Amino acid sequence: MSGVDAPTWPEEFAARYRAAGYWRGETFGGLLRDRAAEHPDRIAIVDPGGASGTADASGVRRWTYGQLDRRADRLAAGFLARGITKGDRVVVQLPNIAEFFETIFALFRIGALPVFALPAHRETEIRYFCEFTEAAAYVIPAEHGGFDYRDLAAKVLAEVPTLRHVFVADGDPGAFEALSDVPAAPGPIPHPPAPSDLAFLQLSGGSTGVPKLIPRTHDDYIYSLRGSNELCGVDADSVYLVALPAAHNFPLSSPGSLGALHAGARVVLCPQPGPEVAFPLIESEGVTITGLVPPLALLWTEAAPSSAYDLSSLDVLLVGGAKFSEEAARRVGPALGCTLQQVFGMAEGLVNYTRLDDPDETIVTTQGRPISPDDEIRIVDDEDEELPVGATGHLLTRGPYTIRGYWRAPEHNARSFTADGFYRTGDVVRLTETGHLVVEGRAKDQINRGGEKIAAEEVENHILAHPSVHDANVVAEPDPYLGERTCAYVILRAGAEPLKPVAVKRFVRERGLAAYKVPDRVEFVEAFPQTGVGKISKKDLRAAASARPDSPGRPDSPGRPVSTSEPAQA
Ligand code: OOB
Repeated sequence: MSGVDAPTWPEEFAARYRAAGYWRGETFGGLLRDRAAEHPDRIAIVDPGGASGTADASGVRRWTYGQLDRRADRLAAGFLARGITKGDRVVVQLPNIAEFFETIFALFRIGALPVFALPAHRETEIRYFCEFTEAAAYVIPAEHGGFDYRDLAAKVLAEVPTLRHVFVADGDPGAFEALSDVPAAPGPIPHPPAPSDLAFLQLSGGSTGVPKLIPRTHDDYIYSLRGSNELCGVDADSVYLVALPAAHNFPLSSPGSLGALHAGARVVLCPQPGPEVAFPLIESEGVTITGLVPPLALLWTEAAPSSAYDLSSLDVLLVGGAKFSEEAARRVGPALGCTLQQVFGMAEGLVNYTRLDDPDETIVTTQGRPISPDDEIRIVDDEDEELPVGATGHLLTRGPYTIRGYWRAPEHNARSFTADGFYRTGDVVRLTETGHLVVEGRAKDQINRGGEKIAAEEVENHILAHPSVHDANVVAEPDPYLGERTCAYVILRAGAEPLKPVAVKRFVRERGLAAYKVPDRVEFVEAFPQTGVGKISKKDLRAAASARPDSPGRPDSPGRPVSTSEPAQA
């Protein structure tokens, strides 16, 4: 039951999953090759942003399956020519541009492992990903959203000894090498990956000081794509809009861009997820399906009735990443004229969907049921004792596309997995009589900020680094739009200079952290509430945050505090 870097499925399970036809021996490199052979001239990728290259007169780039396949081959040879080989880790931090797919398929082909960073990550996160994975290369855009990734890359390159290459996928490469300039003579791949090999490392939302890495194999992930396609009605005629950041597990695989490519469908990249950018693309490209986090689904639902754009091609809107309220869920169908599909998934594996033909009540009141008949679900109490159906408890799961352990994290694994291989999701759920799950809460120390996951401990550690801070606790407080936002309770050192909340926020930001992790609110206190045994009570801190008279989560509070001009990370 051991891989070198992470525990994997015991052989009896692997044999069962193969026999059941879940794991069919496909690889990502092979699936693109097959689709390209079947229909080389069908459009695979539409990139309306238009980096230089094969754009048509309107600036839209369209790559056929044949072109994507050849580009992936060329770049695979280029990576090999630069000494990147099977098993090497490559941190990929790209926005929603066509080169994202060229890059990851090239890496898949040679068996190098993309590490899926998000565009919002900054120096602290990227340095950690590069150091921890001993990455050989880092792939960036020159600039995106007003941020210069070349500056970030220069810093990280100077700090991480294993990092040998920075490749710039789009824009002026500056001191680095442009992906398109890497010389290459496509030829046979020396050691192509096997279907049971790792394909990439995804990031966990995390509840610990540093993010954990999630090792996914070709076999297991491709099964989740096929299963998702079937349940979401994705076939060769579908058009999937990537509205969320492309590297996140939800828009990547539920059924996402990779599900769409598996089906031979069309993937349309959306540079911004707001209605003003997405709606025109839905009309012009005939988008049939997309996925959103709840805050964006709310925005779309509000904007659609008065929109001049024709959204009638949209059949299915998937909403997940955070709890979608029943009230908001009821509004989706009437406003957008499509079927809502709730999705409750996790990068570690298990994905639940409401079915397209579920009764409306089920669709608006549950978060769906698992993809696979072999997804095992256990709902347990604090002592790991199984609870009766209908009771609310901790969700544990095991199955053909749920990992058996994080990458190079034996201590975490001992806590996050049971001895018999069930993943402790940290979610608190209940099972309905129809086998659907309802998410009731969370036991992990995490804030779910509109789908963006923030580990409280990670932010607390950064605040604690401030010389005037004695102690800090970060908790969720309700937000009418995001669902939750972050509040940091801070105790200052005796005799320290008084601080303003904004100084704490600036301090965290300047430590090079993704902007979504900077606390929304900072409150200074004299002491933290304690439990009966003298531990700090986060439960009481959360209750205090919710009960504030000016809490934005209160029904009488004024409007929405955030802008969605930047892509939200699910
Ligand atoms: C998705 O993946 P992650 O890895 O960013 O986050 C997983 C966690 C879950 O454990 C749960 O706490 C929360 O996000 N979550 C939901 C939810 N969907 C995810 N909580 C309540 N209701 C939902 N519908 O977020 C993800 C991965 C694949 C598909 C969709 C979402």
